[in-house]
Amino acid sequence: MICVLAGGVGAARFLRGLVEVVEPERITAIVNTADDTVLHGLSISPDLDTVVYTLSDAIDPARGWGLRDETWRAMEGLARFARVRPDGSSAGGAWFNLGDTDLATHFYRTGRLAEGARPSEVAAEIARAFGVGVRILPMTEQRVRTMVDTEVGRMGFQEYFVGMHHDVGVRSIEFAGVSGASFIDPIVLEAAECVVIAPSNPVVSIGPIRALTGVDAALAARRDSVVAISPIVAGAALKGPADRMLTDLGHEASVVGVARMYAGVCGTLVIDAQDAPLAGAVEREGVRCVVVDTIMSRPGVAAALAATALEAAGVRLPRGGNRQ
Ligand code: FO1
Repeated sequence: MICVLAGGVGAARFLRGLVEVVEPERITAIVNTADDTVLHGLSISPDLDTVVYTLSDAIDPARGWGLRDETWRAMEGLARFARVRPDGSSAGGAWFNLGDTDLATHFYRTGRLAEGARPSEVAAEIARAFGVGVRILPMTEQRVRTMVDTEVGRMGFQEYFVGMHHDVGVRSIEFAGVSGASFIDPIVLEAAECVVIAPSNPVVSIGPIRALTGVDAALAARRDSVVAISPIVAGAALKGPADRMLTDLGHEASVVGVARMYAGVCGTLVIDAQDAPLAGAVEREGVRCVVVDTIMSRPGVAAALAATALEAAGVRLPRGGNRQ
């Protein structure tokens, strides 16, 4: 079994490549749920949904989140209430865009959780409904929330990311509830042939998974078969605020900074060809460095990247991958 620690868009695109080189059933994705939010009473799990929608090819390719061919009638309908909403009420807010078909996923998740189903059961059901063969696990069954302390106040992750367009300085990050939460399945981290840390934000996507008790220790204990892929290319994040966030929080927004953050838990860092001159500096941080094309916008790149990551972690692949 191959274990992938995953955030949203970058991880989802990596997983789409991975299923081209190994059977989906051989993959377990452990997905960040600290970005989850509740809006309109609905439980929304953006990273889980991004992974499932991408693997089922239902994702909107331009946005990287939500469903393709989406309509927005429900959101448009909320406009009617903006005029009457009392001061101080957040009811019917339209700052977070929920497409009409995407809403069905949130209805289902919310309904099942209200019946007492575990988040992992619901995640598996949603993955099955979308025909996804990869085992998709939330990082924990408990509630953990990324809280962002910004220069304009403390807020939940989606309020920062979507509400503020991640355009405010970040002072600190807290994973509220993490000390009372348990990692979803410690056996996976022991039994996996290799663990891949997907090209996701090291602070707010991989950070919450690593903050769960035992995860860093389990990764460190098998460090040689843990490989990470840098989400930072040429000093910038391909998507989202990872570069600014790293700088704001005192890290270096470069592959060397990523290597420093991951050196204790991974034996190899995969970096993009644009960062090849920094390979030596990455290795001086104590991780082996592999240089390859990591920008997954062109066909074939994600599968080649996945094959490279697996080989770097010691997984032998038949020539041409396991799948035709
Ligand atoms: N991202 C946005 O930038 N704006 C949105 O309105 C938005 C809505 C949304 C709805 C459902 C969903 O699953 C994801 C959504 N995202 C939206 C993406 C998401 O908030 C972020 O990409 C992740 O949380 C960061 O990993």
